Amino acid sequence: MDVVSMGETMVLFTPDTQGQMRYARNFSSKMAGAETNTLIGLAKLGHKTGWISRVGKDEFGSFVLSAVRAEGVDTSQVTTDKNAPTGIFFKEMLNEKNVRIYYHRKYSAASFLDPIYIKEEYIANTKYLYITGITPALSQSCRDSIFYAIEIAKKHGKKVVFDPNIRRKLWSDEEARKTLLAIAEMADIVLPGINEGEFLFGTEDCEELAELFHNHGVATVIIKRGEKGAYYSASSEKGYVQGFKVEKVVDPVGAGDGFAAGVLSGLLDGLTLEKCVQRGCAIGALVTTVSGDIEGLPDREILEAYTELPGS
Ligand code: CKP
Ligand code: MG
Repeated sequence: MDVVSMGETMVLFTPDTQGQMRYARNFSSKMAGAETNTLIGLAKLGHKTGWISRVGKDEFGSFVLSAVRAEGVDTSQVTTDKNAPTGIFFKEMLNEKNVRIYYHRKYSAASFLDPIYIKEEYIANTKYLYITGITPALSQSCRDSIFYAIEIAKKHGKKVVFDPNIRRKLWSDEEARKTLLAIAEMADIVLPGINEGEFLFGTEDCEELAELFHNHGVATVIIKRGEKGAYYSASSEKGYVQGFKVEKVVDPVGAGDGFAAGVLSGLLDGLTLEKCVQRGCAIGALVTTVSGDIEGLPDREILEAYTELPGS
């Protein structure tokens, strides 16, 4: 495997009309979850990816499993739970800039993920372990699973890439801050959004934030600045990458996961850090042009055509 990740994927319901969801009558169902969004982005670019998770032994679980598998992600490490349901969530689009998320995922099958379901050799045989801050927020056993997986990756000299992905609906600020910092300290590469950096360290200054992460032992820090692009900092190189111009944002959710796919793909292709970050910015931008969290993730052909656009 090139990249292995672990986390919850749910059925996503989006009203077919914008505005307050109480007036919505028709919904489209799709599949989404930060970790599989990134794994699917990588698979679409030709990388080998695997997903560790649990789904309910129900129709939604079958849908999620077959949809993730159809995108080329290995699902051999996904177990089914006959006592807990597959999580679902709703995405209310008041307008393109104002999106509200409603989770129905408490006590879902994925929240019962536990270290007993994690096979050491699966992580020992991957190049990168990709973690987000959503999984440790789901339950204590999910938190234990994350630390266990990181421990295995470290033991086998594998790189750990971490997106803090703060979800304040899932846990208290205090717990989130403590746990996310503890994970960051064990990661080789951290990919926070500027707001997440601010949440963890109380500053929005990219260079200052990068230094603070370095002081916590993180070798490579890449800070996402939304449409403005990103700032990267490692011992050998640092700098700003400009964002790609998006004419019309259709749906901003999933951009961060696309960004992670771009960075990881660049690393796997042996690009310089600057080029990796550029690929991240390009994919993040492309994701926002399409409705849904995975539907805008490009294959190589689309990515190349997009990055060759004048002004991009
Ligand atoms: O930070 P992003 O907008 O890239 O993440 C979006 C995903 O996993 C979305 O697919 C949703 O399922 C989630 O984050 C979540 O649990 O919030
Ligand atoms: Mg994010």
